[in-house]
Amino acid sequence: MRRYRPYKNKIYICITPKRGVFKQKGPSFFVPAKRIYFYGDSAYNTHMSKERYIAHVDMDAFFAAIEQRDDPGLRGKPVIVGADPKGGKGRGVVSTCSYEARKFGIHSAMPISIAYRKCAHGIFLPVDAEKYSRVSHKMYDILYDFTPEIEPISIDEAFLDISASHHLFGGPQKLCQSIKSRIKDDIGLTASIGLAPTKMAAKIASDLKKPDGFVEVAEENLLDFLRPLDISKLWGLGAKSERLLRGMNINTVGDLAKMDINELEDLFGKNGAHFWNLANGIDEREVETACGAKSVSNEVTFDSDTSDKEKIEGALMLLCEKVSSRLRQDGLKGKTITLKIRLQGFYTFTRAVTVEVPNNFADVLYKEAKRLYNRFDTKGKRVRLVGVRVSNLFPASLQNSLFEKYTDKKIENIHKAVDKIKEKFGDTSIHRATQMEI
Ligand code: TTP
Ligand code: MG
Ligand code: MG
Repeated sequence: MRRYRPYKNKIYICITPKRGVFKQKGPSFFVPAKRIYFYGDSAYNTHMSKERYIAHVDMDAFFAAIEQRDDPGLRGKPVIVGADPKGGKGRGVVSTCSYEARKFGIHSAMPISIAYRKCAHGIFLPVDAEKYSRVSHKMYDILYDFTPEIEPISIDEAFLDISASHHLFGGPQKLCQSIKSRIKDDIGLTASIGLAPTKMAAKIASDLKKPDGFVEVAEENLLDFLRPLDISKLWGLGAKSERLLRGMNINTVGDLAKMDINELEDLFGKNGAHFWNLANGIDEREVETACGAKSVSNEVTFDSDTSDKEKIEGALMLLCEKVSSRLRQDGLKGKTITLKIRLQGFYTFTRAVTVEVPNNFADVLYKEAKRLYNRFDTKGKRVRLVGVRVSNLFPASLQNSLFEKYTDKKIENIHKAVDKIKEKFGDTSIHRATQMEI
């Protein structure tokens, strides 16, 4: 029995991290965009710990699982959700299929005609986008009960930074298990979760034991976890780069990690260092919440490693200007200023200070960044890169009369004026006297 029924003939665009943009019949999926949370002295921040726990949650065979949930007759059967197969002549693609259908070699984005050839007795269903969207909302609702720090990735998956909130749920592992139970009990579906210190590792881990999986990668096992993985698992590595590396007999992440970073930079430019970092477990990317970034940062690599104090301080000033300007554009102020410093040989350090009053003034940022730099002992090594990050963010509109002095208002106006000029005439139009070309 064919259960496909033609759906409204509209094409919408949906974005997934795996395959980029794909066309979808029916209404576009809605991922909750905004929940307002204030960072700062919340329950979460008072429990701040140094370790990072990132969870990647991804529902199993999402569209197909929902159909199986709603029609018990479909359970245990090969269910294919997607375009109308039209007896093998259909022209669309498979959206997804149940794990039973995957045994026949069917997968997302496969032409529906091929799927039909592989499993003509399968149950082909149209995409009921509105229904899936409703379930997605419920999933996000559950996730937000565990942390506000959520980066929605697609209709069925998200990154969660649970570093601060896991204490409230008996630890990171328990928190993940509770998410799985809530999803099962409240929505009647299964999700797979990867828990790791970095986003990349969490994403890979969530995929390893699907369906209904939970894989944890502890900090101390991160490199062992990454080493045997195929290089295709590395985020952002395109097919061309992959071919190039395979030609050099670099097939696993471990092979890549052992390469000389300079050689990688020669091959891939800036991306070379990025790939090397990822392969070595260094992935500083943060979970970017729907209500905005958790931090604003900027960094610069010098043309050649340097010990020139004036040049480094000049670079810091320029970076603080940029960070300050971006904070004001986004309507944010921050309390924590972090200096990142990378020495020759790629040794990377961070030093942070938390000030009492949140602010976004370049002068204040620079004063703190410079102080951190002057206190830092490079042990005679030259500096390769410096960066400035402001985190612990508050909405700039949050006025605190205890802190806000008349002079602050005046400085803010001056900064706004400078931003306006830069907007009009470009970044290089206004420089402080101490700023230098870098
Ligand atoms: P995925 O999470 O990639 O896949 P899935 O949930 O179906 O299966 P898995 O257990 O492997 O995670 O995508 C989520 C939903 O997005 C999927 O159910 C259908 C839709 N989708 C498409 O419509 N087209 C696509 O090409 C992909 C990859 C997904
Ligand atoms: Mg999924
Ligand atoms: Mg997904």
